[in-house]
Amino acid sequence: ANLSHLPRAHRHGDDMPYCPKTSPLTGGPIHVGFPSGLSLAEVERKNPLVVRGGRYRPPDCEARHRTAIIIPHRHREHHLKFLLYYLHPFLQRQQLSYGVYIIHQAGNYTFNRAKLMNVGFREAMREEDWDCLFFHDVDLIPEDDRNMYVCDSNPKHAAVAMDKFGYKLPYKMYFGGVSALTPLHYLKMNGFPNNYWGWGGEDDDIGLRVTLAGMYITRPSLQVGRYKMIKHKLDKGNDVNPKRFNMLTKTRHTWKLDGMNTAEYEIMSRHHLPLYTNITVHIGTEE
Ligand code: UDH
Repeated sequence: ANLSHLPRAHRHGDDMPYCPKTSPLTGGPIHVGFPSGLSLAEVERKNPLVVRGGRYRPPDCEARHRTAIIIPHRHREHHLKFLLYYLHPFLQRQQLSYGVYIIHQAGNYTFNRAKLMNVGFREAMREEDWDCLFFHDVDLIPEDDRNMYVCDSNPKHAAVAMDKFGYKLPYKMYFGGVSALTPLHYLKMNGFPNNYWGWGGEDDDIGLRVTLAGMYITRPSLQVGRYKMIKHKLDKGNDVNPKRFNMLTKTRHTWKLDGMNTAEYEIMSRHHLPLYTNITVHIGTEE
């Protein structure tokens, strides 16, 4: 029966056609500015099809991809607002089924970006069978619609051309900012390290894990993998980690012993807010 005259909620899921392989809604470069006076209420108003928990499905076709965005967070509400302002419409133009997860580190102890990603992976997969996870810094705004938030056959580094590095890859093994892995990739490399407290090193450890697990890094082109970073200073509670270089010399011996298989934490709260799912977590302190 042709039920296409009915609103989607009244239809059976299986009579919707798949979305086209290339979305007709995406363009090219995006002009990224930071409008003053922007509020989350305004972002909500502009994204009426986003439902509780920051979830979305294309209204007229069955998405070909299910992507979870995992964002490590603490005290960056200002950045989060701008990211959501750009990210929601961007993901909708790509006709993805998606969800946005904010992983908020509780307390004031030194920040641990990589461990928060492990929490995000496990907690997002608990909710839904995502086929791709985007690990995404809160201060990076994609500047090109063709930067598809879908996974490749190997782990993908998406933030290849950031304004702060002159729109160039800073070094060949760089894996920071934004990266995309399937659940299989993630588990194959035992997730991310739990023991990088403070700024630096964890992204290189993650890049090394990709190779040590027998995979390789894929990247979009410099034209497509462009990002604008919202300028900021090093945060309180995220001092440069002086041990990072020493730790990186040991990754080949430690990656199987520390990672997703050893991530211990305590969830304090989980809120399905209009524009994202907020998970507040105690991740402990350095040994
Ligand atoms: N983050 C927070 N809160 C913090 C620290 C980090 O939310 O207090 C998250 C956030 O998603 C951020 C990511 O972790 O985008 C990476 O941290 P960062 O932005 O501090 O790292 P980045 O290298 O910037 O992007 C460093 C800016 C200072 C440069 C001086 C260092 N020599």
